[in-house]
Amino acid sequence: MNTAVSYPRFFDAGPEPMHLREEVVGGLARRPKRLSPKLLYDARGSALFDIICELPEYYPTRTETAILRDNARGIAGLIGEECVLIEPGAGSCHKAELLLCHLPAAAYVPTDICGDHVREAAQRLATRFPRLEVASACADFSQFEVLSSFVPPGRRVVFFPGSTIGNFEPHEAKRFLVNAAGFVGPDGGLLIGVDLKKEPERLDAAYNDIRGITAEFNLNLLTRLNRELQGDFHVNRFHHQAFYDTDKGRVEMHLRSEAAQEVSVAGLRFRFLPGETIHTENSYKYTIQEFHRLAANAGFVPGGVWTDRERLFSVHYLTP
Ligand code: AVI
Repeated sequence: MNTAVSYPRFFDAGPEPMHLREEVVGGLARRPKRLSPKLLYDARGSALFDIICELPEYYPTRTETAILRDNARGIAGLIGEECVLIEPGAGSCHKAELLLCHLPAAAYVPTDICGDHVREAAQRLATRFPRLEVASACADFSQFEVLSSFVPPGRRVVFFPGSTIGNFEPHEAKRFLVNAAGFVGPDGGLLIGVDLKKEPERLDAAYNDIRGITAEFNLNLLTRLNRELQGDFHVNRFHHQAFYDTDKGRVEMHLRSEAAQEVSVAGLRFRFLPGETIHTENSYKYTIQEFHRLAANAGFVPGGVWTDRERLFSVHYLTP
């Protein structure tokens, strides 16, 4: 019998295909039609998102990366003693790599809804930091209870960069923060990236890049439904739409049906009117004060905040 355990350890806690069906059928039956932004991240969607992060119009990634790089020592100093760094939704783990050069971390636990992607990245980090214990998992980023079962013992610090918190509705963002506070416990912390409010033109450009990669990322959701739920979407009969709503303080992303059409997915038929959309993502933007208020409502105390010179993006260290 082969009892060899591969290193780094990997846990598969990904959602069952049944959940995908329920989520999609439920979302397409709603008025207006709505699908969770989590569905954007199959293997192709994750690869497209990595390309988005490099686009000139998409400022969040390079700005946050520069903030982390320029302040890595100060951040590590605030985090203090040895910790276990847990990164939900880690993707390619590039930002954690910047911190791990300075942080007294005993272990690093990246998780992602796209298991293959995070597993490969974990392997790379384990090679680069041979003294660090690395364990990765395919998991939904809000599944803190699942994480508890395989995170190595130690003081917990959650790293949640990229302004992924902005993809939650405000009540979900609060619930995520409450759960994160409970998960890290009184001696832990949360290092989190939050995109800041700014002029609409800059935001509109960031979600409507000239190369059309964000459009491809959005439309890939339909290709995924065709493949995984036996859908018959004609992808070229839908268009990417993204705009900043100043009143709601969020960028909305939609897939717009150009004509009246009927689509079959998961064995059910759904009708689209001309111009009708599937709402696929919200990306909320906060001021520093707004985010502090949200964090305080969830039981966190601000420990430090770093921004860039243009005040495009912010990184916060919070403690329960
Ligand atoms: C992952 N998330 C923070 C990105 C955002 O900016 O809301 C996802 C994205 N959607 C379109 N471009 C990038």
